[in-house]
Amino acid sequence: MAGRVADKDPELKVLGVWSSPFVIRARVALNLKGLAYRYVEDNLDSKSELLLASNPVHGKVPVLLHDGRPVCESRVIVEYIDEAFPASGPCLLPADPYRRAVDRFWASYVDDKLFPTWIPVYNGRTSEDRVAAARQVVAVLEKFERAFDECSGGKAFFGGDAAGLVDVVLGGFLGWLRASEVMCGVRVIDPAKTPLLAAWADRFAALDGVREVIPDVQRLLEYNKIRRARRGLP
Ligand SMILES: N[C@@H](CCC(=O)N[C@@H](CS)C(=O)NCC(=O)O)C(=O)O
Repeated sequence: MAGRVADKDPELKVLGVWSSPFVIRARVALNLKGLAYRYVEDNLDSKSELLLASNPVHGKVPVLLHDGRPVCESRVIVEYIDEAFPASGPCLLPADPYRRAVDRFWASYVDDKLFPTWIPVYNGRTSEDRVAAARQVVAVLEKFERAFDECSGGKAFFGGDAAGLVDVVLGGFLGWLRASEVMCGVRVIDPAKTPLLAAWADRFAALDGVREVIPDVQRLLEYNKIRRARRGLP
């Protein structure tokens, strides 16, 4: 990460783009912790100087600026927010080291498995490729169905009574998972196959602080059409 970036603005600032599931994680974490921040929409076709200076390694959003100091990578940001503001809102990570390890395992499984499995839904060349990918996404979500059972202990969220790391990390994708159903005609979050996860998705998406930042499905569909057209994809 870069050093201090000139920034006289509020204590907490998020550089993002509205459609990014990774950015949504950072925003949801801040919202759930009840922390005020300024959200700055960047442009990935013409990245701001601030973004490039703040994340010179990857040049990606989200970046959290805390008193001008950048924190990069969404899962790092979520954990940072929890550690830097222990007195604000609920804890996103459990106190017990074993439970933390389990939560981190599932959070990294979202990025290591769910995201790459989903990508061809977004940018697959043919509709057959996209449908096949959507079916594989369902299979990955079946793993999260079992994870929910393990992590939630029969409560409302992966984090138990309140949303935690896995809720935030997986929940950042809810907009795109819902849009995928329209994009491919495949029921991705299928109450018949993953009933616990389907109920969780509705519950999580309805939370204050989450509802406001999960993008509208129609807007995501339009965005996907535009990005595909730019790449010459049907
Ligand atoms: N591993 C990163 C992924 C972030 C990411 O891929 N962000 C995308 C937007 S969804 C981005 O900034 N892309 C710009 C680029 O690749 O140049 C994280 O968790 O923050």
